[in-house]
Amino acid sequence: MLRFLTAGESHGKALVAILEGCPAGLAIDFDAITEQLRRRQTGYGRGRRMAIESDRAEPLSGIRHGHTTGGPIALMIPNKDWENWQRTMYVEAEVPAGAPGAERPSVTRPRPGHADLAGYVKYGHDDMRNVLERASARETAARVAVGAIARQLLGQVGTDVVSHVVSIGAAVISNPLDLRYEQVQSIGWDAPLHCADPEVERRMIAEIDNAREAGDTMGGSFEVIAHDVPPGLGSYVQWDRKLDGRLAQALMSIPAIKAVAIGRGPIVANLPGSRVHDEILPQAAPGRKSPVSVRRPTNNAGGLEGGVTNGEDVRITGYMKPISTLMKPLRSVDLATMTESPATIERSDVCAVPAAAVVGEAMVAFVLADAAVEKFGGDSIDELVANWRAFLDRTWARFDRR
Ligand code: EPS
Repeated sequence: MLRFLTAGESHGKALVAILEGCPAGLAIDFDAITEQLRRRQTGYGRGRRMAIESDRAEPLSGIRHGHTTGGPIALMIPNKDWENWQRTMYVEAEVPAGAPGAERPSVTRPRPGHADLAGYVKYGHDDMRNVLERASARETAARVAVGAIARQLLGQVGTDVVSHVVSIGAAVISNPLDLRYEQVQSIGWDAPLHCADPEVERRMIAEIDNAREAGDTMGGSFEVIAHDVPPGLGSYVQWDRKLDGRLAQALMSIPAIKAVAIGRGPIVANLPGSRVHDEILPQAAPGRKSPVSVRRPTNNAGGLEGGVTNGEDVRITGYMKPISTLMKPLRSVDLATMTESPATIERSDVCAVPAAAVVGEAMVAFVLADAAVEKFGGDSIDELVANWRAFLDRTWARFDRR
């Protein structure tokens, strides 16, 4: 079983992640982790914080001579902005002598849509900074570092994970399922919103610009595609083993994600079965990488049937609400005085959908890597890969009856 925890506040000293259960002997590409962190920081619509940070994960344990040991992998991502926040975020009882940064007042005016009010009630904090610092999406940097390792594990069984931005506000790619993995994979990393259609991307940029000018924010949606996923991951035999449920939970846990769709998503509720289910046809000639030697003309199921991967691409969409920090704030209540007052303004982003897509990739990679470890087992990566190959060979042989 793979599992991970994160720790850290948005303006604390650092973010930390501990990943446990990674098989021994996996070669770790550190530059690839940095590259994923860099991708999370980009995208049109981000705020000034991203100009301060240049995220890097420092490995603290579980890796020796470039390979995993099988022990817990601890990663630390220092917050460069800590320099400017020490007088507000110090951990000691009293402000340490010479601590740099400004001393900021307590946060008492909750932002509608943020965790501020719920956290105030739940944990009994008067200063909602204690809530927002941990509820902040800054935490997703730690997830991306973990996901970058999960991705490297998945690479050992031939799986790749990519994503693209499907919509920002009213600017939408009309039929995202028509886009093949190869098209999404070839979107330039310099595309401002990582959208597959430059014309739609231009309209997305206009949506963000309009929101910024109005002191407002904008949400959207992104699709994650996992390609060459081993068939047989997850199981239909028990509710908590269904991979669609596990993926949905993982994506839904990303801050601001309010809905998740698999394959064609909610539209299937409006269509007859004949237009939803992906027919199963004989394959003219074997030769695909997948050992499931049949042809599926469509993939409305998003690669999952019965909560099990079926050899098609796994396709899952996350829907993100607009960021809850508005420069033209919504009405709120100052909880220190119980008077009506505009919500707090914190430095923030106008739109972070492209970043959420990268986080979505990381979460999907983590869940698939966990399911691969579960299916193929092994305490070392060699054992896992040998078991995967044996399963592929056995499956191939069962389809090879022509
Ligand atoms: C950040 C995500 C957002 C940013 C944050 C960095 O977090 P939140 O969910 O709290 O809005 O606003 O940056 C700041 C808090 C800041 O000081 O600008 C991220 O993804 O790293």
